[in-house]
Amino acid sequence: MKEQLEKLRSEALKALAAADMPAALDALRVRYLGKKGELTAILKQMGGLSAEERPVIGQLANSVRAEIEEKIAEYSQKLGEKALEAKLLAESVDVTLPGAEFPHGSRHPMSIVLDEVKDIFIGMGFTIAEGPEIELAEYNFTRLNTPEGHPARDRQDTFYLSEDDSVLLRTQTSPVQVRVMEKQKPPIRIISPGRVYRKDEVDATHSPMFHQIEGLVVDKGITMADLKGTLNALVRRLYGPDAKTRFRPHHFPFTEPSCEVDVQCFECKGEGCRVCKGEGWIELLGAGMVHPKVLEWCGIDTDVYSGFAFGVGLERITMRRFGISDMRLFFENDVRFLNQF
Ligand code: 2U9
Repeated sequence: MKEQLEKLRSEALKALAAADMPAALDALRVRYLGKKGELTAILKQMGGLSAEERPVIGQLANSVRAEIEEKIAEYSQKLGEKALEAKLLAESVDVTLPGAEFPHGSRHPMSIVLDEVKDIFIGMGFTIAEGPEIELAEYNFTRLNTPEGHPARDRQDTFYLSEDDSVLLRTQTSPVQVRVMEKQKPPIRIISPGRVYRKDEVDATHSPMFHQIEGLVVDKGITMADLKGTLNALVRRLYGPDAKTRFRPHHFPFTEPSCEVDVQCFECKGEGCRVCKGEGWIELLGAGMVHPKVLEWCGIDTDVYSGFAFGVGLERITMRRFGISDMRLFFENDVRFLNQF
């Protein structure tokens, strides 16, 4: 039995040393030390030993078991460390390696310009007002001095949502300002950006849904000079300190007097070219002093208060900013276009 035990020890230690994974170690534990293991099998022969031999063999068997168990513990520790190392290595991130490129998208060109315009007006003490896109004709037209029968209310220009034409998709964001004037007493300084809807064919410069930014100032002693000063500040911030403006008389039902504001053509500096169709000037926006009726209908005393308002098409100034000739690009979501911004 002594030889058997020696042989078992050396075999077991050799096999254990060759084990390359915890599972192999367990299998060897069972094979050598298990209930049906080889050591157990040898010890079953203890009965055949003499009384002197039994303690010797017993003691040897125990040392063999202890040595095998000790080796199993040592090797499973080592294998555990090796497995952890391999795991850490496999999971280690070489931070010097360039990161995985996540397509993070980009700001929509109109959002870029809208945020810029918002910053400019917030910088001048304005707040942002928003309101419903589905509006009452009362607010979209009547309260803006555009009475029933006025051509601007024609069905072919406006998306009416009710048989009696009392509900519609707003054609401008002005009803937002009317709603503000109803609730808030002057001084009022707001801009109201948002979607507006007009029955229009879709082409390079027209869409049935587009975006406007309108503005309104109501306070004591507001004059055309405040309107011109404010809009000139906007144009200089948008197009640079040497951008020139031209104010041309115009007519809107909700402002009196009214004007359209042109900016000098950047391309030809006023000489006339393809960009400005030989005009030398490019129409930018419309504006005017708020019509007294519009103020009075909101309970504002026009002996004390006056106001100016303006409206600009967001697609228009964004196309100008980025030299885009077709507004459909804004809505077609072609990533080749959008990724340029
Ligand atoms: C109130 C009173 C008056 C808003 C104004 C314009 C002139 C204007 C156009 C710009 C481009 C429409 O999208 S567009 O074609 N708008 O020219 N808008 S004055 O006047 C108001 C607004 C609110 C209470």
